[in-house]
Amino acid sequence: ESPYSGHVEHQSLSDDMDTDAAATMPLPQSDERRWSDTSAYARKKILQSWIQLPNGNWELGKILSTSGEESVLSLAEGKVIKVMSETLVPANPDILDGVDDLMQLSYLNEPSVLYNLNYRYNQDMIYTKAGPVLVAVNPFKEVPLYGSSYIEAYRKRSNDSPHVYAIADTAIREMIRDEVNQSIIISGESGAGKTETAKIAMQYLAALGGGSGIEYEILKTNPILEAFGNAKTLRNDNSSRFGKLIEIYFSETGKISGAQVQTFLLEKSRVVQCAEGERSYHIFYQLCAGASPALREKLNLTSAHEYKYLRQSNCYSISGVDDAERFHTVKEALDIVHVSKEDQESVFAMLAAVLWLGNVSFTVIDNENHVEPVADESLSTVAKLIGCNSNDLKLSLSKRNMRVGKDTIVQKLTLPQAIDARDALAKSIYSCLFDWLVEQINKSLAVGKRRTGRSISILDIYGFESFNKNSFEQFCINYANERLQQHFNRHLFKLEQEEYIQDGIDWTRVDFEDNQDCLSLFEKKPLGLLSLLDEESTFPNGTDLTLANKLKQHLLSNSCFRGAREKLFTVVHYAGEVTYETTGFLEKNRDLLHLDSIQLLSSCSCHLPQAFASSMLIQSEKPVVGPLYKAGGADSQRLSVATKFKGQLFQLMQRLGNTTPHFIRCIKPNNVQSPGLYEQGLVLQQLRCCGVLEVVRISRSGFPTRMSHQKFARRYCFLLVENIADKDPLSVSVAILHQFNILPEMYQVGYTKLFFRTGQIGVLEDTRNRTLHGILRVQSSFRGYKA
Ligand code: AD9
Ligand code: MG
Repeated sequence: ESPYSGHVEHQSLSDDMDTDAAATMPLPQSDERRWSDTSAYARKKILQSWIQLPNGNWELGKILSTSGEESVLSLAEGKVIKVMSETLVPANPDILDGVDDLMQLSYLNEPSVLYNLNYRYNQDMIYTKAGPVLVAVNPFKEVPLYGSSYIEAYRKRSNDSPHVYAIADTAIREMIRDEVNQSIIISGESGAGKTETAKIAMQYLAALGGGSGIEYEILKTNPILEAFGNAKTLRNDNSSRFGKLIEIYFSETGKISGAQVQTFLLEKSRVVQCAEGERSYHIFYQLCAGASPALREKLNLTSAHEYKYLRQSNCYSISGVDDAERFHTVKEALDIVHVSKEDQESVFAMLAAVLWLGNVSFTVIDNENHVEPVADESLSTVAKLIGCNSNDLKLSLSKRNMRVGKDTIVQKLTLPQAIDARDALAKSIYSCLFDWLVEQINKSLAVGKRRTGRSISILDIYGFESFNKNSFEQFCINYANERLQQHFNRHLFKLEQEEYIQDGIDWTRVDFEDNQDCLSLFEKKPLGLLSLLDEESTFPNGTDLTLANKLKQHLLSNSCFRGAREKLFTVVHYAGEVTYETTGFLEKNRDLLHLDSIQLLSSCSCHLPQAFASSMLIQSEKPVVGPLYKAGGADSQRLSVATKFKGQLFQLMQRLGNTTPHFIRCIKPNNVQSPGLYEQGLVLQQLRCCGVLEVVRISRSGFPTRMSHQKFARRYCFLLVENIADKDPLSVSVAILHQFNILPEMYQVGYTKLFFRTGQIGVLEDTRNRTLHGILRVQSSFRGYKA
């Protein structure tokens, strides 16, 4: 039920109000309007208001009096303060507390939105609609909102409170009804709950579309991908270090027939280095903790503490997580997606090889500081695990073959170069392993897949990131978010427009914050961030500093770009400014893989390294522009990481472009992963970043309040002076609008509905309440008289 019906008794009403005045004075329609813009009448009418405290938080106050520029408010706990009236932001009447769609708020300002989400959060109502968008606030505890009885309730539509299930249900229905593919696009910052939300959506789809058994396999992809692609970070104990799109196919009868997973930009660097207090990928710890004695012996496995790659961050366990137990879950899941026991063992061998590679050390062999690997247990174990000759491995980590023109020259490596070569090999083995697993999963999920052309895709992708220090990863992630934001904006506008057109009302274009300028800054050729980055990556003498200078030289005139000192540059993103530091950009973008390493892997007797080598060769055969990286020392010609990522993104946007999107914005209420803690500032910053306030703003500039002619007529006809209640709802509605002098620009009359600007319905609602209140008062005094 809409908050406009019933509950009148909750509203405190002021006695001295004049109904006629209410009818003629326009009320504030905009939340951005502060007290100073509010008309004299409206000031008198607003009973409570938000006041910002010195700590930035907003507190609700009852307005006791207003004289001149100042107002006196009473705050909670009886505190009374005097403030400048212009600093006040109008608050909604209590009747609107905790509405399940932010659009229902009469005043759509930031403190009101924050309050509403908080109000619901305190009652474990973590989901709220913001118009077409679902906002999910991470509860950081189990909330009783899931499972078969809830699924059943949403399937039957007997529960209509906002929920991921409701979104998934709508997606299924619209897929069947419109025969259009659907997408559920989940965003939010690290730890906000995207991955959990994606799983909840999958759960619902599996429950409704299940039957063939394939849904069970689909659900089992989660523990596998999380083991290999998630890690403990300072922000989230189970942080996804890759982006994921899972497309679930349905048959004509609405049953799941298969699925396909696509992953984006795995954070490879984590395999060889991670920050203090964080961990590498879960699977390494799981393997070390959970492998059987036989497997340990086969892989020459020791404890996690013995491996340099795992030791460097000084963190081995996650509270509440049993890695050994998880290892068994992963093995079971691998069984279910048809990865054979033999292949599983090869996978574990690759993991052990990566760990042992990290322990390979080097010794100086000449007076020019050239090094070679120490022939110890680490080196021999790696060789054994990947199935190569120990000496070949040693050579590939101490020399580099370079092609110069038609000749090949051999370069000996110094210690930093040798460490680079070793780490590069470890990273490529791991990322190839990850890709290989995704491929196996896809083969398994494709079994029995009859492509009917109908599908629902779920996108769980890293949200906008802005840290104290932002590097290449944030650069790519934020670029992806710009693309998604554009998709989001354009879709919402289309939606608005369609509804107006459908109902035959005047549509005057509403301006919205388009982020095309920022996207162009990234994508323009040849003078955009990505092109310039690629160009600099091909220069042998390019350094992080020359890159920064080049960007500044060409982009300073762009309004979304700011130069800063030395290696820093700033991009004005839709979600805020981010300053990036170019350190490591070129290296990460080039992502060199030496031909020697590919040759080494292809010479291995084990089938996984061979497969990895061929997939790397296939990648390197892609056409590249310019004399890529040759002179830099590596031989493998590959697409740069940024270019490859851009290609993936374009492909993704194309796929999403053909779907009906459903957006879920996850919000992290605190930085300490604790239940019950709601930090206003943090939530506000995310609401701004993920565009929730923007949606609200978009709708506000249109006609967000909609009511059918019938409902409107029924609700307000008793206020009419002239008795025309027997007329048709449209005539009654128009008569009401006229009687109350609602300004023509404040509403539109559609074929079936009336459309109002924000706050407009409040005028009528107030009058209605006061009139009812008056009637009640008359009745009660009448009763008193009789008594
Ligand atoms: V990251 O960008 O991958 O670092 P996510 O994916 O946004 O991040 P994730 O889904 O992993 O966050 O959620 C973080 C933690 O919040 C989970 O491990 C849960 O402990 C907790 N969480 C999130 N959503 C829910 C929920 N609906 N119910 C209970 C939740 N706990
Ligand atoms: Mg995640």
